[in-house]
Amino acid sequence: MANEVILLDFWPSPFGMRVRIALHEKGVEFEYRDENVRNKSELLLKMNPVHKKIPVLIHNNKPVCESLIIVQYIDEVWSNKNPLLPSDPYQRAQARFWADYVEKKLYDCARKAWASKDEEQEAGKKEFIEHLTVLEKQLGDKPYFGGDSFGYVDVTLIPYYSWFYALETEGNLKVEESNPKLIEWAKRCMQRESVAKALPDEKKIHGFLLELKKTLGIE
Ligand code: GS8
Repeated sequence: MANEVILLDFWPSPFGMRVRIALHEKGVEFEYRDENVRNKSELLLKMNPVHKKIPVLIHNNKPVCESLIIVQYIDEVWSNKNPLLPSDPYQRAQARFWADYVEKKLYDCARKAWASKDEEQEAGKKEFIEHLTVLEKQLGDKPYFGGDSFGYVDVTLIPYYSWFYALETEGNLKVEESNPKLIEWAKRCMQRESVAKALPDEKKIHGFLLELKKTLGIE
């Protein structure tokens, strides 16, 4: 079967980055289409009529939505190279648990850390660091979350690293001071071609965030 793979994405999106990393890990060639999330294409609305959000992977004309579901799909379809989820059912469950933790915990407090002020901002920053600390403890002394090889939890979390500089600058915090081991892990991940290719430059993300703040009327 010929594989036609199209990714509807938006370059600063941590969710889109997960899918890019997974495709690069598997060596899948794909057509990248950057969406304007304020003026969505007909194709995006047709392919993700429920949430109307990127990322959407269109594989041989069939859409798959939601970044974590897409990453699992990619891992199952291109199973011959660089497995992302472990084969042992218990280890798989653990990987899914931690990816779910990242998914549920980080986004909202990160947003509070850059988009709000005063007490709310301080609470967002505190929460963000608390969650990173839980993750750092889970990583322990392992090179990657799943052990010796780069996997599902790494793919889920590493996109946030490209936002750290913007969050640190706008939120006046320093992740390296509270979570040095997590930064070591992030730098290790960045050495992988798949990650380096998928993550935008941190200064570019900061520029995007400044524009977004202007658009949202946040000083
Ligand atoms: C989140 C995707 C998302 O928020 C996933 O794929 O994991 N749970 C989903 N996408 C945003 C862009 S990134 O902030 C999006 O498409 N927003 C458009 C909108 O909300 O209308």
